[in-house]
Amino acid sequence: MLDANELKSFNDEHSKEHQRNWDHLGERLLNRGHDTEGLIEQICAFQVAIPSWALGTGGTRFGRFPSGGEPSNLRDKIKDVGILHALNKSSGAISLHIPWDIPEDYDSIRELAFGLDIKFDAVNSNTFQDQPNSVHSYKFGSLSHVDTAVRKEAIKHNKEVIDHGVQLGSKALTVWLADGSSFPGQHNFRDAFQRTLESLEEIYDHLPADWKLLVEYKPYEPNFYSMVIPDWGTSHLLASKLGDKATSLVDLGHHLPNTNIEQIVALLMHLNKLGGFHFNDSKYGDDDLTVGSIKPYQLFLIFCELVQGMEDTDNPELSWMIDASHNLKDPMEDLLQSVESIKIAYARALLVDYDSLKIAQASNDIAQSQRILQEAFRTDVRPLVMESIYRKGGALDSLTAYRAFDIRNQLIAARGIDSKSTGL
Ligand code: AFD
Ligand code: MN
Ligand code: MN
Repeated sequence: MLDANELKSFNDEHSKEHQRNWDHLGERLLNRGHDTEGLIEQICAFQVAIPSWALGTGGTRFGRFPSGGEPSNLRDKIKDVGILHALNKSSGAISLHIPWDIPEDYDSIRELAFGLDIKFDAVNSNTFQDQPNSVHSYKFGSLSHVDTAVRKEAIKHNKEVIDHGVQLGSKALTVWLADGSSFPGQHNFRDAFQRTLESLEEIYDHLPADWKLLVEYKPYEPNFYSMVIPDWGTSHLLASKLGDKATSLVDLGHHLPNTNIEQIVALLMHLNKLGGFHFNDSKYGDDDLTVGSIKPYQLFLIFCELVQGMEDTDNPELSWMIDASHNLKDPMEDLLQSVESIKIAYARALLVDYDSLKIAQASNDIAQSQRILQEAFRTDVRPLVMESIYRKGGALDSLTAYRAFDIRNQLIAARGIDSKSTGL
């Protein structure tokens, strides 16, 4: 779907303008003392995994309006990520959700992915839905359920997810629990927590030596009174009790409004306990909107903490992933925009003069501290990000290229207008 010659002529058409922009920015950055080649290398290396469930149109509980040509099986999902990655050279990983993405044949799935330069990121378990032939129901919880048999079923599922991941070369299991209560009195908080910990211990014991367990948290939804893992404190508590392989996962949409997420990121990294990241954006809750579309300054501040934490803590390597749901836009376009926003925020955070910031902080020079951050944030780094993608062979402006190559219509022609993705 993406012919190399076509991509080349697309880039040729756009290269003059890009070169002008990049010359201008490159010179400014050099004058400010930045190592532009080093920056390009860091930005090139930054890869963000695409979740298999974000390739189809998402829905709200009121309806779903698919855009056609959605990937209805794992092979097609990998191919879609291949298209994104060919365009932006930044999406070289896919995150699978089991049982939606159980591979029929590991070898051929691995071969397909590696041929497209795609790795397998964290695998995700699903104990928030009942599957067609399941004996037990997760209606009242999974790892925290009052009934041992249900907990056993959920534990077994998580172990199976790990086994699938091992076959594909994944290195992490992400657990997000829908468990909780919707009415006061429904749950005994302490017992629910204890049962969850014990269930997670069994799953933890099944992890291969080089694997991580990522514990995600969320304050509400689908339960509206209490969630068993509502916040980073609970996630961190569980991860600490479980052991070194367990860490917390921050999903940007899983906080109550106005939470200072950058501070959470800083502290988790300080404790070497931040394991992964789910990017999206939101105005009110778990809105799952395009990254950077609502609160780009917050995203930048989060990246400032990430960049500093990666530099001066022993926090383990992070799993970067987008976790979004695209109800209105073409999911592929949305993902291209999300990845671009992430790279822009990262590039801006790399421009911050952290040494000067520390000096300003030490003398309580607040105005100067703010100026240092905003100097970086207000720099238009798009030519820098584009240059890094261009050098790796990607498209100069991935969204324009996606439209120029008419990829959605090609997908519709190949798969049909009614082809629906599995997932939410
Ligand atoms: C949830 C969480 C979690 C989960 C996903 C399911 O963000 O990452 O795996 O949606 O699709 O809201
Ligand atoms: Mn998530
Ligand atoms: Mn979510």
